[in-house]
Amino acid sequence: MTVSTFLQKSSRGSIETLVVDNALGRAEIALFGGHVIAFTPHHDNRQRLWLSPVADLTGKKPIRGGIPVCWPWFSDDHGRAKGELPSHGFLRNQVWQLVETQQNEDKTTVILSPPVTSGEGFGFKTDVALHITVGRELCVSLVTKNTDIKQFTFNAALHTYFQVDNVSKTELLGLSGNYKDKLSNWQETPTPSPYVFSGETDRIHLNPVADNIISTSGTSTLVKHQGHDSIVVWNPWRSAASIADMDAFGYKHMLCVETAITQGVVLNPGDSRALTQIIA
Ligand code: TA6
Repeated sequence: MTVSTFLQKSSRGSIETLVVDNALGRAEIALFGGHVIAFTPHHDNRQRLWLSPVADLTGKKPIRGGIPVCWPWFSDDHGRAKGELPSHGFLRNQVWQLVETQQNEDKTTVILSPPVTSGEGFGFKTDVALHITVGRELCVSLVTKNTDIKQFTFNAALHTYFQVDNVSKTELLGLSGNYKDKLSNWQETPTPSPYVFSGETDRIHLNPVADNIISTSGTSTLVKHQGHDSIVVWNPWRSAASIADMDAFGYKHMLCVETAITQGVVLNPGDSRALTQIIA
């Protein structure tokens, strides 16, 4: 079904999607999770996002790949025992609503919002919206507005899975300073240079630089970050074999570079915070 010339309704498995295709780029957005699953600018026709070939597309668990939206906590940092509340918050499991679309000469913007923004682990009133702009670049912006009478603290991430030909031949440019290593009990460790990959990697970089470049097989993907306090870099490597919705060698073709808030943003009543990732 056509919503506008540039926006069509489609589906993947049992999940409804919106396909944006305009003069400069094409993206596919799953309503389940408010989740961008594909982006290809027309000028080079190169897919920027990795979607697991065995992703669960039943709408029963979060989609493995694309740009998962983590909110209002990151990972298992919800103050309860691990597993008591869903990893990365409770927006990845909801069917988001289409709120608005905007079109100008070379950009299409789709605004989505989740139906439920408070629940176990986070009991505040808030408006959350995801603004997705598709053109030569993809811009994804998660806007949190405090509509409560109380202040609250939240974390969030745009947990993007980038497609790479071979992660062993990939270099990540632009990071410096220390990172916290989840694999070494959060020990602070200096960022390697060159930043290349040869094993499981799960790191929260504390120096929130504005840009990264993922350099792989003669291509460069520019990743811009705004409104963040950290950048997370993740590849499960061989432990992908124990992740149900990744095949054993899926790790070779993905690298997560995440625009994140992991140190807690305090939002006063009436205030908003945008967390933005731009992919070129
Ligand atoms: O962002 C890195 C991370 O928090 C890892 O620790 C890893 O568990 C990953 O996210 C995937 O989480 P998920 O809940 O999607 O399986």
